[in-house]
Amino acid sequence: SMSMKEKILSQLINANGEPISGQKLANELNISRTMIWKHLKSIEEDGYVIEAIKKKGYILQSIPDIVSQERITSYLETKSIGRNIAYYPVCESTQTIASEKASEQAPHGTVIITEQQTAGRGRLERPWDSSANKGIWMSVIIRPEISPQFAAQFTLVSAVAITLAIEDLTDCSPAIKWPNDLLINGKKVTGILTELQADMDRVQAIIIGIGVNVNQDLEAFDESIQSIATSLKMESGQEVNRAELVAKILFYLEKYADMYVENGFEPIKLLWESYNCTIGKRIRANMLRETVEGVAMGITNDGVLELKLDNGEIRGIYSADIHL
Ligand code: BT5
Repeated sequence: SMSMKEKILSQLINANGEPISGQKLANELNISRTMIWKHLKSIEEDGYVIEAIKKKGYILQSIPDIVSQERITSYLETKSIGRNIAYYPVCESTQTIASEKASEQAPHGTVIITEQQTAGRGRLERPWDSSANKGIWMSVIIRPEISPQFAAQFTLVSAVAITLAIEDLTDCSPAIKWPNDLLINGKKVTGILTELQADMDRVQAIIIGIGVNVNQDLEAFDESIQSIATSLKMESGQEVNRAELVAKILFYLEKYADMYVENGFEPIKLLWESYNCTIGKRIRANMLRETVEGVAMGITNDGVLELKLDNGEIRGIYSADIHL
């Protein structure tokens, strides 16, 4: 059910540019005018512009480009993923909040999303640049009934879902770089961080961290990554509605996560291959303990990258940083 603030906001939106008086809001919602005023202040803090006209009331002048629960829900077409959203104007890392919520039994499909992270992270605790109001920084908790060995595949499933969503809503066509990057013109536009909570033979929760650079200009990125990072706006010249893109990502994520649980990786693998920019290339794979070089031959139905080394040996790579 809607909070008081949401009720006030929806009245303002439904008024379609006509003023609504504070007294009318107070009467209809059965709270004091002081409380109405406090909620209006809080709505303004979320980036809505409200004009107060003497003796007439309040008019909603503009809606912010925010990724609030209300805005995402207005675009959402899923059954379960994204039906429970926790929105934070700012936080350290959605991934950390999601881990805690997953341990506390947050339901399948819960999404943690923020405008800005102060300690966003990539794999191996590397920092993830998450500037304010310009990107999609979210973590999705899913609880598929699968054994833990299949969890890493959700990185590839998510990569496909995000690619399709970006293609639907922009002129950009990203390439998937195994295992967890999306690139446009060779620069990183998206990173995925998949984490697992599991028993020996059963997944409790998979937490899919998704970072998409959407409306940044180059200067928004830390100098250290300006030569390797890009955003959808930088590539297409157009601002993208982030809430709509979030809803689209969740739509494809639900579709392909369900498909994966029912039919395995094979049907999704074809789609993954059609978007990938790794297979067939000579690459260097940096792993925790060693670095190997060779030609990427393909991925297996388990999502393992098969690398043909110079001595002819085929090596299965489970996780690595790939240099093309
Ligand atoms: C990743 O790690 O690519 C996974 C990133 C996941 C971020 C999401 S945001 C929501 C959720 N909450 C979190 O705290 N994290 C997740 P990795 O493959 O390790 O790549 C990290 C490297 O990418 C860094 O070392 C930089 O070189 C580069 N990088 C950092 N920020 C970037 C950005 N905004 N865009 C492009 N590249 C970036």
